[in-house]
Amino acid sequence: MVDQVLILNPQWQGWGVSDSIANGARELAHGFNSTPALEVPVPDYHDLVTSDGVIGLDEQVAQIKWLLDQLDHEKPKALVQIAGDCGAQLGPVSWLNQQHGGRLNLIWVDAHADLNTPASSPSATFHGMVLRTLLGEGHPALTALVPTPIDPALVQLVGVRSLDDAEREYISTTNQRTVPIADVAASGPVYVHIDLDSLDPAEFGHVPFREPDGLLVADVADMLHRLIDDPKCEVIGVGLTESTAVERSHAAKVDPIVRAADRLLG
Ligand SMILES: [Mn+2]
Repeated sequence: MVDQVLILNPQWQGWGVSDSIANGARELAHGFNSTPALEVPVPDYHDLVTSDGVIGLDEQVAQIKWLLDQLDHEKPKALVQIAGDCGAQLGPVSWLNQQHGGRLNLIWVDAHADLNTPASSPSATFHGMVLRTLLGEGHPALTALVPTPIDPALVQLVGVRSLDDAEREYISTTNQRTVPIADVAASGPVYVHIDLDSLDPAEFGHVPFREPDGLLVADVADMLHRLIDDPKCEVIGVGLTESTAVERSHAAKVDPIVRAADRLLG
């Protein structure tokens, strides 16, 4: 049993195009005060097999299971995961939500909603399906890793501005909440997912998909500090994803966010 754990999860198969995000995750890790205590074993770039509309399905299922086993063993009270693609969030978010009896608030800070299914996804990449899977819908091999789906009423979408038609329809028919970053608030346990493509490309453009009109680094860092300082909620997880910055000077642009996340690690 540990109190907090820093996880390095260089998963790239959920994007599948290259492993530049694996190297970006490794560089982001250098911004933390401690070295990762857990590193998910992830192979170098290679061609991926597509199964049932999901590129690299079997490899991702295996990696997520590996991490879930580690979390079951370590039982951290809080964690920070530095990851390659957003699909890597499945394990920590699912595990923490189960630990907290389905009461986990999920703040999804991302230019994208990641609400596709294998049937609706234009790209067949899992990183665009992970939030929908956490809500209990998706490939059965992946929803099987989410025994307690996230309560949709506890999801807040922040910085989302690039949606596929099927995602837009899902958001409107299920009343998913999109929240201005200054208004994010929660009570109870909280996980904050931060895809760095939520940021404006003028602030940080080292991501696979640059989307204009994004968030400011300072505003994302302020939101994290505010939640961590709020006695009504308990931030028990933060995930950072999708950086392709392999030079320290580039990765350092998000240091204010890294420093805020580092507070979880004591
Ligand atoms: Mn994204």
